[in-house]
Amino acid sequence: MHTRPCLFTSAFVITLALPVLWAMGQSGAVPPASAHTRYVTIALGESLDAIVAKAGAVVPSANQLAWQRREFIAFAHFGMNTFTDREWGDGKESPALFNPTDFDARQWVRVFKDAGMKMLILTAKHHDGFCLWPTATTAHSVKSSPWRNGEGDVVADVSRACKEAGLAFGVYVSPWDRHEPSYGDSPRYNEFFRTQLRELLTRYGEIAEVWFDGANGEGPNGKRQVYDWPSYYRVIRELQPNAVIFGMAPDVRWVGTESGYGRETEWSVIPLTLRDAAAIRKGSLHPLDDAFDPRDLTAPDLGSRESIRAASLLAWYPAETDVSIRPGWFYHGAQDSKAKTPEKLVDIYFSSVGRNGVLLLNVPPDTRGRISDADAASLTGMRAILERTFAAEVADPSATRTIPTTGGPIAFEVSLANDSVFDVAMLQEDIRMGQRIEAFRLDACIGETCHEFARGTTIGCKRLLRFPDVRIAAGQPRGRVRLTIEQSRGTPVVSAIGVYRMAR
Ligand code: FUL
Repeated sequence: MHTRPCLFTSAFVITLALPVLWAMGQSGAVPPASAHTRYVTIALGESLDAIVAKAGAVVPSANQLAWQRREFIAFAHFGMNTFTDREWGDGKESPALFNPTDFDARQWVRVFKDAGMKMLILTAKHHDGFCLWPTATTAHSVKSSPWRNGEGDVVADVSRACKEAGLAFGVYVSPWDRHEPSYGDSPRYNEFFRTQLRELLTRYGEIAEVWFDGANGEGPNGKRQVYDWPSYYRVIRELQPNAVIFGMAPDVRWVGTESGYGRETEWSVIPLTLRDAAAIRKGSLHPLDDAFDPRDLTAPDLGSRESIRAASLLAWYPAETDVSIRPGWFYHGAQDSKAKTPEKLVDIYFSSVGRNGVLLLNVPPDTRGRISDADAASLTGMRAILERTFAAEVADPSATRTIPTTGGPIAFEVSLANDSVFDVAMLQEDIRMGQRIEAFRLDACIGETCHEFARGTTIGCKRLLRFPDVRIAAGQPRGRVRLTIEQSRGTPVVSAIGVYRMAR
């Protein structure tokens, strides 16, 4: 929305990238396209240099790339908890409580689309087990509620509204089910859950993301449910081959916080531990599914040289940053005055999308079944600030060039008009080639004199930086911004450099 996706999509980006790609072809420093894969294995005793080179050649799958390009996603927590004013139900709630008074999925989608979001993920089933679609697996669903006399289907309405508006659609389905009696009787519940997945993945058109958290509470009589993750993935791969699976699956990882803030150094290539290395299906579109060992990856450093040194497998496993616009995930009237301000949401955007992540922002519909005015107003304000900030580039993108170097660090420059002021920079790598940049510096140059104004570590799909005003006063010769790549894992492939003035 506000800025470019991390691919070659504009004349500027092509202008900038070509010399670099050309350089790669000439130098042979980068493995050929066939050597780029979603994961690499590391043999015992491989040198750090060899591991680092391999890390720089890992690339996203087509599904991961499509997901990353969406950049900003809506999360809608809606269900039984909306009506009981709770965050976690215990599964004993009566379906009679579910009764939105003015349900309007199109209104949700209008608000989300206007905010620049590209997908909506709906809580089709939360931990209380109440299903927002008329499932055949249990009576604990909208079918038993008074809403539309039991004829309603929230998943159908929301997926249809998304389709009409051109938004992708995804589902949150909680494996933890506090209502279902078979929960804890592992094989039986696994089949029950797969049937629910099959319903969701066959009735509602294209599903772009399936969202799994790892909650795994006790079942009735204290029984522990053993989730059969690979069998869940197989259902999804078969029925929705273009979907990514979040969380307890090898496609998209939880960033590790629910604050909206990703890591300053955020790698999309990280080490994975496997349950069964022999189960990797080489050449398959989803080679890691049977081998993957789901776990939360919340350490502050996941992908640095230090953390990949002892890896046995490195995979493209990018971060999704989830956060709620309110203190709770579900709507609570008492939190109406606590919606995050537009400025706070912009800060979150800079710290999630701007740190090589995708932002999943929860905006919970209220008991009417509509997005509240307070939340909608915050989103409108956020969008306005981002639009105004990124509408005008301070630099002249058509005048971008690669600085010839002889063995030194690679640098790129964009020209600035005289009399420019900026305090925001946007940098992007073409992640189709991998994520390679480990350290960079930004200088403002006038004539032959350069002054550093920002530096950082990773760039990835998108890096946004803020800093005190940088000014190129009128009458100065040849104002430029120079990006110097100080360390990288193979030849860096920069796809965009932009500087902007933050809207006030
Ligand atoms: C967690 C759940 O327990 C919360 O209720 C919420 O849905 C959050 C997004 O995921 O695991």
